[in-house]
Amino acid sequence: MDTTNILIQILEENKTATLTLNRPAVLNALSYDFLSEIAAGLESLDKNDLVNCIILTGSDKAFAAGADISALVDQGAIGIWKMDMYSLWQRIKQIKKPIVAAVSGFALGGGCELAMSCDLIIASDNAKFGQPEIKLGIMPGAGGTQRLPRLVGKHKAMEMILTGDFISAEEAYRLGMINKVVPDGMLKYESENMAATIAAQSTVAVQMAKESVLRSFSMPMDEGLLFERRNYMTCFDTEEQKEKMRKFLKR
Ligand code: CO8
Repeated sequence: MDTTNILIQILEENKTATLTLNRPAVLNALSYDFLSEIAAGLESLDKNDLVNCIILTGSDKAFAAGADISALVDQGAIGIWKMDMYSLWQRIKQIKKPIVAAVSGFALGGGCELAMSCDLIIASDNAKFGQPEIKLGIMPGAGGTQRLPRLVGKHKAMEMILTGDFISAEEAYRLGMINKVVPDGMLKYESENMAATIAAQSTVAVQMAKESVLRSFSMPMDEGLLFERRNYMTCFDTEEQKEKMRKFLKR
């Protein structure tokens, strides 16, 4: 499937798909239409039985350099509200299959928030993460003030959000913001490897586990434990559970 600004490639043998952001003239800046395409592309892969895990990536120079500033500069609060980018972010948040962000170059503002909306992040050693909105007289608006502190802790999140300074992939790794830093040139291989490993597991168990982990960020512990228990039980209604456990016992 090729659309204007995204490219989708499915690797059937691995049950993975790569959605590539392809708006290079503006470093994948996230306009409303572009983010709509991304949400629709991810939803189409979420419904596709050939795919168990999705890779979201950009170009060598930029994963995404943030919201499209040219569409924001003359907006007022009501204009931003009417634009309703939030419904698009919500759609991305509701994708059931795991998404691996493969980040090269800039992941800034809304681009950093998009990477953080994914379930795992692998970055090439040239990647730079940042929330530079403060330098534009605004602040993060797509989860940056909520997701970043949970990943890197309050003080480092404050520093990134209040100074707008970028951090390197190495630092993002050290802070626990990302899963892996890989040499430039190995990003595709490493992210496909990670996605294929996940995609080879039971589809139901993977999606139940993703849902349960995400609930840990929005539920009190007792409710989260109950939610986990229900999803855990659901796994016992799958063929994979029977096969994998029997195979283990026969080995
Ligand atoms: N919006 C629009 N155009 C952009 C953006 C952007 N965010 N980023 C880069 N571009 C354009 C440039 O204007 C330039 O266009 P042109 O060639 O026509 O002049 C082209 O991309 C290449 O960029 P540069 O020439 O600037 O490339 P450099 O290598 O010199 O610099 C940088 C790269 C450092 C990434 C620089 O482009 C930059 O600072 N970009 C802006 C980063 C930024 O401030 N991001 C935050 C935006 S605000 C935001 O994200 C709010 C999020 C709210 C949530 C909801 C959103 C979806």
